[in-house]
Amino acid sequence: MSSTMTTQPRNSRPTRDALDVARIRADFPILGREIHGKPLIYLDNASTAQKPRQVIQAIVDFYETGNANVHRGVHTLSMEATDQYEAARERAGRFIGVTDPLEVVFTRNTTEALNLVAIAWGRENLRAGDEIISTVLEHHSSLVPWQRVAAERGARIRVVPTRVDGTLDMDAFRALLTDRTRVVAVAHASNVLGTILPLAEIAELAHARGALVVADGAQSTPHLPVRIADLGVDFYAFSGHKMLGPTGIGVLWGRRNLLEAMPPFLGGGGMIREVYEDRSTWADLPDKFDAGTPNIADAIGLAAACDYLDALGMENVRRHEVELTAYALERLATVPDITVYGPRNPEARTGVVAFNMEGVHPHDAGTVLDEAGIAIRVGHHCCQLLHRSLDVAATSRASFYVYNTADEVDALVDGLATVRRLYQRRLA
Ligand code: 7TS
Repeated sequence: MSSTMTTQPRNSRPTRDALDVARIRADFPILGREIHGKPLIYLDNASTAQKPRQVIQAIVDFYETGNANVHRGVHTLSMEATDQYEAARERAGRFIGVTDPLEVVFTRNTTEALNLVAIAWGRENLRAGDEIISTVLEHHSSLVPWQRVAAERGARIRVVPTRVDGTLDMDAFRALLTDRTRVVAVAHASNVLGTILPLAEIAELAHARGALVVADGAQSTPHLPVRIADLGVDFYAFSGHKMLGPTGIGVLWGRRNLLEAMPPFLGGGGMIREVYEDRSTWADLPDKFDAGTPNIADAIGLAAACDYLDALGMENVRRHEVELTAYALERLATVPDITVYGPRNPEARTGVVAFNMEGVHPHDAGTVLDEAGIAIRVGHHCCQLLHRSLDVAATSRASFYVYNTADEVDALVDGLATVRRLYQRRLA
């Protein structure tokens, strides 16, 4: 699985960037911060991304001039808030190529979206002996909800391994896929290896067996042009906060016939049609999945993030990240005793780069880098299956986004030289 980088240096420092990074950086107030007296170098974007003024301002504007509850008032503010909230639903859907806003369910985040499918669809449809295919690189959000419903219904989880190069073992997937398979729950991109999974191929194979595909788009939606129609999946989840939007808002896209046939996830105000003493009937989409007062302001913030990213152009975002990742992989390969995980081909992955330095605990690496103002994430990144398969307890992970630069990659590599000097045990 792991692969020490031995790529020949090809001096791939990006020269002509697909993005105007200097202009982009000016939109992010937090990038003016210093950490321990050093300019902040934020390389923890796979955890959460920073927010541009445009997103922050959209939320402030709503609270300052438009705040009211949705779907319940005849007064002007409530009708305006409803219009803005429903426009945000349409906007979030359009970001992934969806034209029917009734297929767009707002959730708190990817985790809630995936739980919604496991609980609302899984409880209703899974039977004893059914199988759910997961993969070894899933985030716990894409695995644990299915484990819970599987235990409840007597279904079984089958796990597809990765190959040595960090790509999904498609032969193993084909072998595990049977007529017992009801669901394939799979990431679009790994938050540790960066691997981009062949969703269209997975969906075609799964559908041929009558199984549904539930895709976790948390690490792909912010970084790649996503067109749902091209992927062929049945459900797709993502989080606003990883794509320059606020925390507390996420999206579940689902095929309309599936969402219509599903029971509600949560019960309460807003999701009912009629209520009697002992039973209730449900509202139509999208209200059926919108119990209680929704996160109106952050849905509006998410729409502003979609506008921001589409103005940059998701193709350009992707080019920028491929260039930066290629450069980072090349520079990291020059660091002694380092193991970099995931596919070597930058086109086959997103801009997350996990690594380990022999003899250094990732927490020590992370602490030394923080002293230099560099934010990375260390730990198992909510992927214990993957770390067990890599035979490590933890990794360090740098992850890039639209405002990151080649200079920041250089700073990371310099920081790792300091880490090595300070912490590495003498190797025999
Ligand atoms: N799926 C993947 C692939 C993820 O990377 C994450 C978050 C989630 C689901 C859950 O997203 P949430 O918004 O519901 O929390 N991943 C990470 C990470 O890699 N570091 O911090 C959070």
